[in-house]
Amino acid sequence: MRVILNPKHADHVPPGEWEGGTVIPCYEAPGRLEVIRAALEAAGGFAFEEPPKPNEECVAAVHHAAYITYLREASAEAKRARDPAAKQLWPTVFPFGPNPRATGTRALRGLYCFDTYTPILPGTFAAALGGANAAARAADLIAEGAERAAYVLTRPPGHHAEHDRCGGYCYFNNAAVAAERLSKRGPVAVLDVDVHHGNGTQHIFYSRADVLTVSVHGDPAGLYPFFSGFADETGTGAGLGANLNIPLAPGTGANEYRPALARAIEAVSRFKPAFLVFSFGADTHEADPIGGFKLPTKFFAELGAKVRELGLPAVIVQEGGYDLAALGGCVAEVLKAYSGN
Ligand code: Q9C
Ligand code: ZN
Repeated sequence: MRVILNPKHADHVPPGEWEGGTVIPCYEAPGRLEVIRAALEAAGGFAFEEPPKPNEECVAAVHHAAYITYLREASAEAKRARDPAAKQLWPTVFPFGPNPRATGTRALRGLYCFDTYTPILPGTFAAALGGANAAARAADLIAEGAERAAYVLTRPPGHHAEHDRCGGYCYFNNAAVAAERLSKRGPVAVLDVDVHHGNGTQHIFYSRADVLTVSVHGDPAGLYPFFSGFADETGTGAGLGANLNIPLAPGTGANEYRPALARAIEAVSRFKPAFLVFSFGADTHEADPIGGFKLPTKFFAELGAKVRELGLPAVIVQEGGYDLAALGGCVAEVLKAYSGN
């Protein structure tokens, strides 16, 4: 299987995340990508390549132009700063309402971000764009029929990033970039199995009839992102009925996960898509420090095999997964099963 690797991922190294009055260590770190890469190299059968040179066109297709400009300029501002504290841009004020009058940097930080886990750093724009470009490249390989499946190995992740807001460690929505590109050639289903609801992907396609979004995740009543991912969110306008959320209880293990996955796969299959975007997060693993689910590593082979049964050409995009000891194995199991070995 071809692996499209984000060459700029290590430009973005979060110093921590702001939680309850202090900065705590951030699990979304460059080591995540390194352990996945090592596991795939050890497994064999994977060919690594980088996307062509940076291009913003693919993100402009799914994100607000002013948001893209903000991320580019805020990263540049952080890069220019001399004071170490000014090299991390954190939101402090969140403008609300139908017409928020946000113009200055302070207000924009909160206008274009919905939480305090997602700082903008000197290399954030380049790293996020590298991931989006990797997703676009993978989508093009699938759209042209050059491959039946391609894996996007990237961080920061993408599925929490909305049309005009970053959040949940995500800046550009890589899965949405791939889905948008594929949707030019036929209907697309996005299946998101990260333990957190893929609110950004849902948000971007919420009124679209030609892109089905399905997410299986921890009940947002008790798990991040808290404000999105409930079962009654089913789409709007032309997209009504083209969004499915399957929230599951904390502590979900393989026995509870299996029927939910079957329901998600059945919904994808009924939609009769031409392409699949598989947003894969390994933070459902029993050892994950922030997920709260109890899936063992061997379940990930079953997961890959079930998704493979759909028989769809697929872009597989890396989302979360934070236990460095388990992460590589989970990805290798899913991808090996998806390729049929
Ligand atoms: N102290 C993804 O998995 N922080 N994002 C949770 C933990 C936010 C997760 C609080 C979690 C975001 C892509
Ligand atoms: Zn997650």
